[in-house]
Amino acid sequence: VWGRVKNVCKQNGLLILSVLAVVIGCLLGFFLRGKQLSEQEVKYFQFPGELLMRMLKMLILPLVVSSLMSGLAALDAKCSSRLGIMTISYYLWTTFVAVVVGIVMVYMIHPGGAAQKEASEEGKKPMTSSADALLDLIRNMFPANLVQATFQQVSKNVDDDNGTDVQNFSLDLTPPPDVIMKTSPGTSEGMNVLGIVIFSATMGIMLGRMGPNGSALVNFCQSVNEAVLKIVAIVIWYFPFGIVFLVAGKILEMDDPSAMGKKLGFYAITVVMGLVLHGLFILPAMYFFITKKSPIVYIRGILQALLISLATSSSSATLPITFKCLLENNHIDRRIIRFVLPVGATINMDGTALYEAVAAIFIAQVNNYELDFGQIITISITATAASIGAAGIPQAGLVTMVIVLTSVGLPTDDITLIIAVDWALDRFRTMVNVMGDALATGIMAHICRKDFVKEGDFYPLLHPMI
Ligand code: DAS
Repeated sequence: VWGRVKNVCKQNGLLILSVLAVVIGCLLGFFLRGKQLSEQEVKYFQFPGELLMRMLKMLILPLVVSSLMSGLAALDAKCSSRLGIMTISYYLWTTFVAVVVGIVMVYMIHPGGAAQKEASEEGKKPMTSSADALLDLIRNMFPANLVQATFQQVSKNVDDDNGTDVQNFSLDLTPPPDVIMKTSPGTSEGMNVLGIVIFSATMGIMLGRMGPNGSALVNFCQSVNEAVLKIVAIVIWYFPFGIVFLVAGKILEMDDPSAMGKKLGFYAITVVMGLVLHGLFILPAMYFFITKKSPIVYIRGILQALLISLATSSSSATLPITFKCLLENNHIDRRIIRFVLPVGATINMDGTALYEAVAAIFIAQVNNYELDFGQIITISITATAASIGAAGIPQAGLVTMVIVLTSVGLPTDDITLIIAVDWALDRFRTMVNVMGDALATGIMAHICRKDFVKEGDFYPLLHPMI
């Protein structure tokens, strides 16, 4: 027995340590809440957790750019277009299913009934139009200045023609409790990830068509990709320690749980039930029916990534770990991962889409606002668009919800009703986002298996320069 225990620990040591870290973090957080720490003491306490987040975010840019450029350059035109079309179609399909699940759950449980406002409280007029936010989402797909998109906060898009400031929103991604954030959908911690993904994917496709002339840059990207994964293999051992302080630090900050009371209890239950139904049943079922393989074995391979997503509530920050799990545990072809995963972490957020639909209808119920069928369809479409625009960072879904609320004339201020529980629900929807991206990678590897010979064999289908 001792031998088996030793073997399990050796194989799953990091996973076991991370699970223990989450548990210890929760216990420590609730224990210290009773100690009334000063603001300064809380900041010092949160420092190790902040380091963990910075280590992960440091790797996002090199991983996304090198994966997409080298991944797409390695595919010939037929493969890359087929893989691209299949991937984007699958992502849109699962996101739409998630929205439908959310709508069904929120009408079945009707959480808004328990939190209805007195008739006298008028919902305030929308603070911004959803058209602005949608235009911003499209605008960020084409970063006017790559340096600004990569290294500086996206604060203004200056209209080059006459130099006037195109209406854009300053990027302050730490949503203060009482102000609804206006931000550029698709951006993440000052980085316009959506723009960088689109630029890198386009560059990768073009490099693939350049033949030997592009091989120097493709080889460089491949080396960067390998080096990033080696860095991940080192920093990953800091995670258990960082997770303790990350989780405990968040618990120290959260509002008084009793303040949420019955008002938000049913709302939280609706969101969690929808996420569990979609993330643990519908997505794995899709994986099984398409690949005819066990989703349980596949999910077992990405448990470490799911845990990191729970601890960090950032699918972008979890990206390096998801990449490593799919490559080393699930043995997915690297060329598939390099394309499907970064695109998914940026535009495929099933958990967020489900959440935005539930939150919008919950706010309508709270305001005694009867939505008609057309408005439900509008919410479905804008929740999908908002999830595409949401960055893979903590509480991004709360921010892009402005698009959904204004599309049906709901008061954006009412987002403050759900902020108290958002930090917790964000972790679960981030897990579903990461689950969706990882399962999609396995499905694409199965669907496109005929286009790819197994990694490690000679690549007859690959571009001759690889
Ligand atoms: N936290 C976001 C993510 O990283 C999801 C969200 O905010 O909805 O995927």
